[in-house]
Amino acid sequence: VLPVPPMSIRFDQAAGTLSPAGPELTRRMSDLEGLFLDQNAWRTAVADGDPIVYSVVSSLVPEADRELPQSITTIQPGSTGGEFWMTKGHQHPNHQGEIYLGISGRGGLLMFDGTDTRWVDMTPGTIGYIPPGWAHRSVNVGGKPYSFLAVYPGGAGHDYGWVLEYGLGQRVWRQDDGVAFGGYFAE
Ligand code: M6P
Ligand code: ZN
Repeated sequence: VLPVPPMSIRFDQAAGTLSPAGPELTRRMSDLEGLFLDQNAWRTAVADGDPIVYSVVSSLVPEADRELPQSITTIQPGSTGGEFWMTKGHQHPNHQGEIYLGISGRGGLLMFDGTDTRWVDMTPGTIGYIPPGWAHRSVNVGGKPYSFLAVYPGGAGHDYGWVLEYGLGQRVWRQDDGVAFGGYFAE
């Protein structure tokens, strides 16, 4: 892993880019297999153009122990089977904390420690804190793209299997007048 010098990093909100830039990630509907409750609606959305659900741009700071990498995630507005578009969500294998800062749009931070569920409304300027041991997923509950900055320990890692097995405690449903929460697993 290459060390990086002290530096400033510019975020161009209109372009959605960081400079200098590190790795970028695009997640399409097909990358979210097994995450929406309505599997048929998910399959239909994959067949119907497989849209981009979210993208992640990262700085040059490496994901290595003692480093503090950052990334900006932008979730597109939408819902599948009535469930708002969201990130895959993950647990940190070594139970390390993380912070998010809302940049634009309206979103939320769903957290689950295996027993309790927490929801933090994320608007521009909100800092959401993810304590060690809480799996986390971001959700766009608005009509425009939702962007947030994440800062996390470089050795934190991403355990996606944890979420497939244990879920996130709640699901976030689109309602005419806003947001509704429901149980995670089907009856
Ligand atoms: C944030 C951070 C990243 C994460 C990204 C997308 O930017 O938490 O570490 O990769 O969101 O979330 P996910 O990895 O769950 O798809
Ligand atoms: Zn994380």
